[in-house]
Amino acid sequence: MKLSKKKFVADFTRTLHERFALSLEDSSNYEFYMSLGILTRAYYAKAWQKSTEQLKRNQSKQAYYFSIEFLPGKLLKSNLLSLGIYDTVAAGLKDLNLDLDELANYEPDMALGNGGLGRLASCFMDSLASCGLPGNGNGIRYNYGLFKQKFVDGYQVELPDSWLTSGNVWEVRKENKAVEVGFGGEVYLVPDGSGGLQPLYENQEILRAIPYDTPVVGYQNDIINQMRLWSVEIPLREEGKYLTVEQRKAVEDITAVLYPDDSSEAGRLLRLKQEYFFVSAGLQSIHNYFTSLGLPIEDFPSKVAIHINDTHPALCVPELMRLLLDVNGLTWEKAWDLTVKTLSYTNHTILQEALEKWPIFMVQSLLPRIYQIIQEIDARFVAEKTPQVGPTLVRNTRIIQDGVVHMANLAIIGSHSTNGVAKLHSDLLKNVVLHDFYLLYPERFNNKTNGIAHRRWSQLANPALSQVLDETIGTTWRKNIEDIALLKAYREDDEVLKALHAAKRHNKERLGQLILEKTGVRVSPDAIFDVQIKRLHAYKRQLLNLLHIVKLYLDLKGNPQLAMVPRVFIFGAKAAPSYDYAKTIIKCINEVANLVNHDDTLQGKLKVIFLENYNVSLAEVIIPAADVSEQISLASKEASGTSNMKLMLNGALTLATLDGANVEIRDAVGEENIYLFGLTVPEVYGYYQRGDYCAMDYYHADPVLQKVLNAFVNGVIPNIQQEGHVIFESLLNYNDEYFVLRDFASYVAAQAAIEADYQNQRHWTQMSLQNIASMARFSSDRTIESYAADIWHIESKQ
Ligand code: 26V
Repeated sequence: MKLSKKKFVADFTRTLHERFALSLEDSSNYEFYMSLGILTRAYYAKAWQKSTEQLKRNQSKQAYYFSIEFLPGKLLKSNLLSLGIYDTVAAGLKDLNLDLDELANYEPDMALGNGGLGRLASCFMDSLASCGLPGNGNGIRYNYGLFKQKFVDGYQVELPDSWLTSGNVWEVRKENKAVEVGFGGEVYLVPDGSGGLQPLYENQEILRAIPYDTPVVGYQNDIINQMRLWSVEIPLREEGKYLTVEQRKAVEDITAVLYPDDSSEAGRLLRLKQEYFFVSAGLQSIHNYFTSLGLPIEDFPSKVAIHINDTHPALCVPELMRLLLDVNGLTWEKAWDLTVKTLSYTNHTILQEALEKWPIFMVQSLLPRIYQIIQEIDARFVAEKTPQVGPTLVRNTRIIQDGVVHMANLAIIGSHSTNGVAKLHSDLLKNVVLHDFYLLYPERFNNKTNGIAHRRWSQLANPALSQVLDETIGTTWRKNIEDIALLKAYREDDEVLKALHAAKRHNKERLGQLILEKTGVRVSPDAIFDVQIKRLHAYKRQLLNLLHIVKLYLDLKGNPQLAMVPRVFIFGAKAAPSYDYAKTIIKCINEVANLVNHDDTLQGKLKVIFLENYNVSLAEVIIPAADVSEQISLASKEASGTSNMKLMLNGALTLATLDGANVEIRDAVGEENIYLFGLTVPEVYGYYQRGDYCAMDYYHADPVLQKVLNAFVNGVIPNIQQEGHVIFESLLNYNDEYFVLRDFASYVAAQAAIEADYQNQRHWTQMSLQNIASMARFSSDRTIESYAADIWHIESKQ
């Protein structure tokens, strides 16, 4: 949109006055932030209305991305950037002595997700709108997002994230789009008067689902999509009745917190309620919209594509069947055909413990009609497939097995597409994890390598690098990310290399400042900034990183004069509240940090910084400052990873196992611009098959490793009496599930190569340049365009 600085200043002053009855002089940053938000909303209101009307008029096919997590972070700056008024607004504010960055910080992070899964959903929202594709989000409006993490004595403590306290300027409550969602009771099938059966419900609890829509502003294209998040309420007709505090709370709990504690039965039941709640509300709202178009129901799949993001929305399968059977009165065969054509599914993990299964009694008592439908789907699957492929394959793939409902099986059987999120992961799905399904439905399996919304991770997060790019290759990369490859031509250009180096240094100073404020530790921008930021999980092997740090510490203690390029190891990670082992690792990292950061004999060569409360906003400061990107999961365990992509775009060199999308990063940048180490997938599976991994052998054979592990139990690392033993035992007595000891030597060698190479700054920056220039294929625009073309069959409006 067009906006002059003068008009902006006038609009802004007026908004402040109208909204808060305040003058510029009397306002605080909070009012400035709110006014800016309100004004931004006004700037996109017309485009939002137009986008919605156009879709309806053209009856365009739309995609709906059902996800139990979304992790957008802050929206103010990204909305301004997308509207094309970022610079004007920043300049206008400056004239008023205000700073956009400072105001933007008043917005709480929208943290309705745990990690990669939710952040990917938000990158996809951005790309759908920016590519002009009609795609919507559908999820839950949690009153409390992911917990706020604090460290107390090095331990993780979880505090509630009450992000809605000061209001949310972006969302719009759509009272007239509310729907009802039913739970529990009994269901009977009774004659419908025309030869069929219809369900009769008794004692069902009916709740009201209210949608809140948040606009998703496309990048400078006047297209606005929306993310619809559902909130639970007591139905109006119940409001008059007396409900106890407990009864009210039981209702409100459904959309209260992200990921309720699953260590108790009550917590798990709540999670199942959440899943059905947003699935049913979302599907009813789509069904209502479709009905308003006045088309025959057979057209449903040519107007609607619904995506099941991981298994949490897998109840889409029986719920869509329910609507088509019970509301539209279709035959089973017809309803099934439309359901499979409408739905598609993405798998995001191969870890068995993360594949959802629900006990029959829970599904049956909470969702009796849905359970009837699941039973029928299962029975028909068995009857149809057994003669074709035999009983063994059917037993391994059916939905109901041994008293539990397998949600992944439901999603695969009830949809027309199943994809993995990186080439390696999709191959593992086909050949190992979901091999039996691949035999049944080979044509359904495909790969969609993840991507990132590069606008947020470059233009917004890294203005210094963006400026170097503008000055070197022009500004077209901002609109067409393929153009970033133009940078490759400057590999030998010393001016450009110097500018890239200076931008990195600037970002390291910015992060250094933040580290000083948050931890009181001073770090040098001359040091290698070595970054591992992701959820804390044993398979991601933050522990391997820590063992190497302890090795460096012991090396320096053994020889204080040891020549070593100073290193700052930076961690950001939250552990699931009930995941004790992950919390143990957090405690150990914090204690090692405490030890090395205050030891003057190390002469500042080694620092360990664990930043509290890692979230999207923190990532935006850490990633541009990284020299080394730690992607060190055990090969085969990380489905894709996406921080690996964000870090390469920002010029960090990847230190990686050949896991997830790291393989494709290697292909993109070339072997000589990445540091690889560790077991490969075939080697890991070789160990599994032979069953001959013996962690103890590595301990006995390697004196360095011995010293490092002993440090966890002999007091060298203080304050981890208990935790140190837990780690020690997990590696030796429980045989090191994730092959940390097996990969240790090779990891240490790769780290040594990094240290050697870093000393040649020109060469290092050349490698960094190659990484930046090779990132286009990891844009989520590319990912989303192939979802649109291959799976959803939706078209761009541009
Ligand atoms: C969840 C859980 C929960 C219970 C304990 C163990 C466990 C392990 C893993 C998970 C992950 C659930 C799904 C998920 O977040 N997957 C991530 O999706 C990203 C986007 O596709 C991908 O980049 C990450 O590699 C993948 O871990």
